[in-house]
Amino acid sequence: MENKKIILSGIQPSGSATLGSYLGALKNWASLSSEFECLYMVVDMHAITTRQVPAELRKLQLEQLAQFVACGIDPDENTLFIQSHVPAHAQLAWVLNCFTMFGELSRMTQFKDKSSKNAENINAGLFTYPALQAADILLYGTDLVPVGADQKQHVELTRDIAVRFNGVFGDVFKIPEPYIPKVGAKIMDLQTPTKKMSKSEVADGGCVLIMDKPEDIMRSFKRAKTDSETEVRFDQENKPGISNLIQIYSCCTGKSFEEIENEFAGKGYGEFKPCVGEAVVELLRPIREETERLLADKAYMQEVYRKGAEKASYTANKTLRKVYKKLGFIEK
Ligand code: ATP
Ligand code: LTN
Repeated sequence: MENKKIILSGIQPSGSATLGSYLGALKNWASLSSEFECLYMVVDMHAITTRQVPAELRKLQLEQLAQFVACGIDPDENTLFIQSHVPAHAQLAWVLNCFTMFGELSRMTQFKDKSSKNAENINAGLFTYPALQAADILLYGTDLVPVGADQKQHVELTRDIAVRFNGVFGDVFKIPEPYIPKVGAKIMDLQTPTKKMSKSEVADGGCVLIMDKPEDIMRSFKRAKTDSETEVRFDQENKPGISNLIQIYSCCTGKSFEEIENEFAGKGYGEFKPCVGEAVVELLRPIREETERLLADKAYMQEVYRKGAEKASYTANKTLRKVYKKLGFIEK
């Protein structure tokens, strides 16, 4: 137990999880969960950096937590919790804000991206979002952070913040590493295959949700944007749509790109697209059904997040006390 590597990651309940978050993150989280000591959380505090509807936020948090379990992450073996249930995250975030530079935060792609999309609400939380994420990671002595490619920059900033803090106060924080899958790290939107599939932009039909019905998933894949050729061939630059579908099919079936190209040689997109759709339907079906079953059991869900918060708080508070002491805060 003691020597196991510590894995931590988080997902925002700002919308229903997408096929992108499943293939880029959740699928890996589940595969790591039997071997390592894993902490996975629903980051409600990060979600409010963009406006949320309270009733919807409440529902999405439980859905996300249930999905962790439905993906195969055992809540008895791992720590599954809701970020705001462990106040040490907000407390350490404040400290780390004081060790994070304005220039660093200004360079974050997610900030630039989200502030251009939410021009009417570029709040300070959106700007300092990575300091809270650094607190999430550094509170637990995390070794590896399994995320999609879009989060690499935030994990790198976390490392810089930790090194800076350690440089002043000694060896307080473990320096974490991002853990990004080789295939599936950036699943693209099915309608705009040059853009990341994202839960905050589901309107155009290019986004597939874990909880979508099979017929909706099939429709999205049949209508996926592709180029004017017919050959099923991986070519990210010239054929982004078909390359995205090959990537998705590879993640679902475990087949290599080459095997897929051979399987569909001479068959054309018309045959390939529904096969990808079916593979996704079958991959997501058990997760959706199990999520629905778990959500109906409110007492069980409550037990999961309460137990998770209790386990997480123990380590988090220990780290926070150490940080406060180093800073010169007086213990009460
Ligand atoms: P938003 O679009 O609102 O920022 P999101 O769809 O990116 O949200 P998050 O909750 O921010 O979802 O991400 C959860 C995890 O899933 C992160 O590790 C992220 O890197 C990963 N992820 C999200 N979208 C994709 C994608 N399209 N491809 C691969 N990984 C993804
Ligand atoms: N910023 C991440 C979510 C997130 C996270 C974390 C990921 C919050 N805290 C800690 C890894 C570790 C996102 O937008 N997907």
